[in-house]
Amino acid sequence: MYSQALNAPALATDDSEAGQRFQARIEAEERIEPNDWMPEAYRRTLIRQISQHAHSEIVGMLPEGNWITRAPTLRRKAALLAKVQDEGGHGLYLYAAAETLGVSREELVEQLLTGRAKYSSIFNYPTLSWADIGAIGWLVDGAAIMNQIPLCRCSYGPYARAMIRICKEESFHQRQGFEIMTVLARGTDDQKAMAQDALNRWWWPSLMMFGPPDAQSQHSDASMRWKIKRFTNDSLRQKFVDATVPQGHYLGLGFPDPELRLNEATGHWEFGAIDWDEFRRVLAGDGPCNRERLTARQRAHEDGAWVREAALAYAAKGRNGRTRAAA
Ligand code: BYC
Repeated sequence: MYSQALNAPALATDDSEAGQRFQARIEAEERIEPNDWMPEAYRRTLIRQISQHAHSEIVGMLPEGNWITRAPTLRRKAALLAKVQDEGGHGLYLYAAAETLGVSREELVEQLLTGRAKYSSIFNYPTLSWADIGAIGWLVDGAAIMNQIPLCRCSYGPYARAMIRICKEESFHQRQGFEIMTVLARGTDDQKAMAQDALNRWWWPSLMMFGPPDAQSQHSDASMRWKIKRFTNDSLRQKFVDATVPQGHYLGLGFPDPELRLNEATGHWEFGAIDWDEFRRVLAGDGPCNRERLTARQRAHEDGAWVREAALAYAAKGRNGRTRAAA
């Protein structure tokens, strides 16, 4: 069965002289670049996070790709096609950023295809109606932006730089989703019901995107000390809820949480308990679409074998040609 094993948390303290110099650079907000000395645990943490992020972008193309042929208008089809294409691009920038840490793309792809690597839990849920495309853009990309804007200031240069472009594109994605939701929420009763149903199904999984509660987040302490992460999982989740609830109310939609209420004293929206058993089940490979997603990626990899072979043969031919010309 496809199950995602937990990686051991990294030790963030390295008392060696090099380790102390490294930490001082982090404290001084200097960017770490590929050829700089870095603790092995920092390198491994980055490979883990960046590759999981890349896999999420690639697997994230599947639920939306499912609706490209069924988009309701040509304009919607063109926008969705562009969005899914952007996600493929994000995956590629992120694999390239991970490669600067000394791991090969083949190795990372193999980890995904064999189920040894994680990707975001959110992409193991199905897209049942067109409104789901609106809800994904609004909520999933909205959550992604909240989580990823701070990554533009991540201490590792190649990751931080990749995130700048990714965040710009995510912002377009979020707006196209919110616009779809706006049109549906102002449409016929059936369309409004579709929008509400999509919000009901995507709300809780979107909150899970931020990861386990801080008390159970095994990597947060090390990642915060290294300034890979700038905010904890719970603080980003709260920021997202505070930003998103008023948007839902503006659309005239309700949230599937009877405990949701504004705390006037703190200014924060308080929300009910998240079903962490469901989160753990999805991570263990037992979400609604885990098997389908992995099978689709494995098939795409097999179907693409001839393209990789042709590209390698072409590159080798170019190299041979250049060698002959130089002789
Ligand atoms: N799903 O110690 P923690 C997108 C894992 S793409 C699955 O808090 P960390 C988009 C975590 O990996 C969205 N696994 O970890 C694309 C760890 O397991 P391992 C993806 C999760 O790393 C297309 C364990 O649980 N975004 O936006 O400090 C279309 C303990 O967690 C999840 C990114 O990848 C989850 N939700 O914090 C539309 C952003 N949460 O590795 C949109 C970059 C946790 O020990 N990543 N786990 O086996 C991050 O910011 C951080 O890695 C996380 C987790 C906040 C996700």
